[in-house]
Amino acid sequence: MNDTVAHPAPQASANCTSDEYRTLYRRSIEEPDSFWLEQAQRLDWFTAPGKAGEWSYDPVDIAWYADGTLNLCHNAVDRHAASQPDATAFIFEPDDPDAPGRTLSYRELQAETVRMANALKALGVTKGDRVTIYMPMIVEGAVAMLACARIGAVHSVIFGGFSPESIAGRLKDCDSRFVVTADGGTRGAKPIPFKANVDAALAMDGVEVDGVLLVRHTGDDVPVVDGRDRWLHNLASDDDCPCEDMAAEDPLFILYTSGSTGKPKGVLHTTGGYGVWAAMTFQYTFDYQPGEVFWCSADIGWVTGHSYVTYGPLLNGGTSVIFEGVPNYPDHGRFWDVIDRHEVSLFYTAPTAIRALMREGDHHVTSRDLSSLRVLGTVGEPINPEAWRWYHEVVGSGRCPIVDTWWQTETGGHMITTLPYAHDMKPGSAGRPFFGVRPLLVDNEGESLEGAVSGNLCIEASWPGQARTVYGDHDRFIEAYFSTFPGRYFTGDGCRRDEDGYYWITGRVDDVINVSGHRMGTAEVESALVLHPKVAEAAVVGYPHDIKGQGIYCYVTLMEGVEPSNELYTDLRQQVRKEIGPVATPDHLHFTAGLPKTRSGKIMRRILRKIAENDYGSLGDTSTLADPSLVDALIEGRQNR
Ligand code: 6R9
Repeated sequence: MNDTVAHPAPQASANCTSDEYRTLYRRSIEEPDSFWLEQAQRLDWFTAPGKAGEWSYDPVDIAWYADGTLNLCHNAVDRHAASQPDATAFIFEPDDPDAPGRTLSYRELQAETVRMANALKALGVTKGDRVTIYMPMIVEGAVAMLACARIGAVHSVIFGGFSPESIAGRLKDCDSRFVVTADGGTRGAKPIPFKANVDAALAMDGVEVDGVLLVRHTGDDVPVVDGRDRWLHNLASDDDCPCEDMAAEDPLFILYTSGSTGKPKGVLHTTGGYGVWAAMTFQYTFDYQPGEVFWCSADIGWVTGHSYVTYGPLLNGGTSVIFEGVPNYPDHGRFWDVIDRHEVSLFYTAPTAIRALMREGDHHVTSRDLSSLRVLGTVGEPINPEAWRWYHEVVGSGRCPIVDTWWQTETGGHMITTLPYAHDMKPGSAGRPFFGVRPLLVDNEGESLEGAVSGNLCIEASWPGQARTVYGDHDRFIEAYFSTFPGRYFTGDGCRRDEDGYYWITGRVDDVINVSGHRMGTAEVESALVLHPKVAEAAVVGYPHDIKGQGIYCYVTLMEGVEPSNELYTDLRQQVRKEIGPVATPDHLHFTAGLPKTRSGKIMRRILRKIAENDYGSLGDTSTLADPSLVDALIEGRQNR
């Protein structure tokens, strides 16, 4: 499993070669102040910063470029509108492949952003106000983010798949008095009632807003509440709307994310450091070259969409594809159609999508012209070597380096990743630390571990893109990230470092199971299972076992057309024994038609653990599942009765 795939020979234009990585990485660690002040020059500052990082993890107080001032909308939009007005900023690909798409030049993007910013002002939004954005994946979603940044408002984007309850909770948590939404949207030809969901949220107890800005998208007839709701096209104006002068540490956005406890946390990112991090990681990780088309398939409701649909590409003056649809509509070749049609060079998606498409067969890929592709990326979860190889060989024809990017909502951008022409790749490993990142593996007592070893993944020193706090609750920020291992940022992930200094994320530490005293990443067992040609996807959890401490319970979905059988059951147990060892032999194999996933594609292990424990009476909140009906079938088929 430790086999290596060599990186392609660097073109003369490559942003980073192996030698450059080594030199630059060393400098970033040994001379952080000069290194980071130099990197700050990626952005236009109104007042150039004289200081880089000023931070402490005990007490927790993080600032970067604190004496600098700038505006990220100016950096993402206006400066490119001045220098390359006709270059394409966004390409919009609608859900319906036959509906008209749209491309926006930087000049057009500037005009739209100014119009939206003026509309927000007319609604009453002022600097520092929190603005909630609940939008389909359309250009106006990104424009709303940029318009907020322009006038110094703090955006809080909520993924379109969230329910009215979730919207209400988030509105209340950050006391957001303004919402930007659309009449409606469609995903895979399924209508999504954006405005109706907002109305339902606003009807809930304790939720009160001053204004709702409505974007016409589907043309659906929606009720408009007098004095509260205003159409963008009625409110927008082309008046001059200068970019606010923001301090580097002024908040840029809040983004809600789940932790292991409590309700979602409003992770807060600020302006200068986040901007530098988004700009720099985008350029290096994807080896972005001017003129190339980049496509990140994530929704702007997730951090990946913030940093790599909106800010990263635009801060580099690049072209970013905004895709409204889903990978399997109108058929399983949609991703490849989009790449073919828009000549995408750099493509960034999640392992779960790769596995789902892999299962549908190669012909969907090979029937499209993907010769424009140059670099492929993954994010969100560990990628199993099987899916990695399919992505590399079938999608990328073996030519395109793969960047497996490990990072989190809290880190703002990439933290551990291979760089396309600098690092050899190991399928399943995220690779090496990005510039300035000092990963540290510690044991459960917090002792740091050297060499090739497994441990809890912490980060030793701050980096510009780090979240500064949890909105309105700094104690919770400290508790969640700095209390388990005082003096360090704890990621919540388990990780192995190999003899070459490559990092292998084993999943959340709460997903680690201990069988007869042997620690095991559930991801390892999953990887073993999906190596079997008949297996599409697997999710493994631990459950209490009288003798071994924990037993191994495996949920398995099979390739299209394959039926479960006793023979396959035996095969799969054998497969895991072979890949990892007898200690990893599954106790239960549960064949299922699907796995319970959030709408962002993350498997909800909490539910799988409960069912594996035969404790399905208290499954908790299942409302965030993409397909809640799956749960009953899973309970019905439970193996550990
Ligand atoms: C960007 C994003 C963060 C958690 C993180 C880890 C998992 C993300 C990964 C990965 C293995 C990768 N994760 N990227 N695990 N390899 N390349 O996904 O942010 O939604 O906050 O999730 O996702 O467990 O801790 P977020």
